[in-house]
Amino acid sequence: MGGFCLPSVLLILFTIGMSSAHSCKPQMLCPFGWESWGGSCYKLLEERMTWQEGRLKCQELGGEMVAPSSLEENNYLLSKTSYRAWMNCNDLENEGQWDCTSDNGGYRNWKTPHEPNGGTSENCVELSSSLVWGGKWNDAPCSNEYHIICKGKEVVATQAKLKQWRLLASCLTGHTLREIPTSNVRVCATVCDYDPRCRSFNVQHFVTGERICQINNGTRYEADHTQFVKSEKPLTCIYGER
Ligand code: MMA
Ligand code: CA
Repeated sequence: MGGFCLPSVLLILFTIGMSSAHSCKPQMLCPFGWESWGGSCYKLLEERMTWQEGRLKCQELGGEMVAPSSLEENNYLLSKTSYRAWMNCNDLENEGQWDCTSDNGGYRNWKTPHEPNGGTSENCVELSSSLVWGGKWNDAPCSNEYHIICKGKEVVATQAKLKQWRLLASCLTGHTLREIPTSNVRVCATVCDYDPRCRSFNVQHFVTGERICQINNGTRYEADHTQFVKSEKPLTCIYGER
């Protein structure tokens, strides 16, 4: 794993000067279209489907239908849908014995005292954020069509090759698609590589030492010239384009 251990002494010195701690950790990212939370990646599918269809679809996408392992994760899932979503738990094999994903760790969040109550006609578990259900679990017929949330692992970002980028001491304003905290330019270039919408990026340095990476949906050539702002001394902005 290459991560962000930089190859030459010069670059190491440069990086120590510029940032610090993160220079040797592999940079982990969620694939485009997946949201990062708690070290994993999550994706709400657009269509509603049955429990079995959802489980299959998540596997096709390289993940698993989610079964939360904590109240925090349960509540994070609620932020992804205001409808009802299938959880990766069922008692299809042994009635009353709920089997969830291995990473669920035995966490349960039933709407007590009534659920689960469906016997052999309700063998799959839903999470509902409605007022009635309050983000708790219910057993329901697996053929119902609900939202599906897939969970996947973060992937090791392949290092962006900075040689492919022209770096300028400026910032492109008014074209930001999203912002992420970052440690350095290479990380920002990598994030740009992973987002098909990204055409250029800015790394902004604040006096507090904080840096943010801005992913832009255009380059300085499409921008109004007033939107391409030269950095003042000391350097506060680095712009990158391919
Ligand atoms: C519905 C269905 C069940 C649930 C009950 C609770 C009528 O059935 O969602 O799974 O247990 O409501 O009243
Ligand atoms: Ca039920």
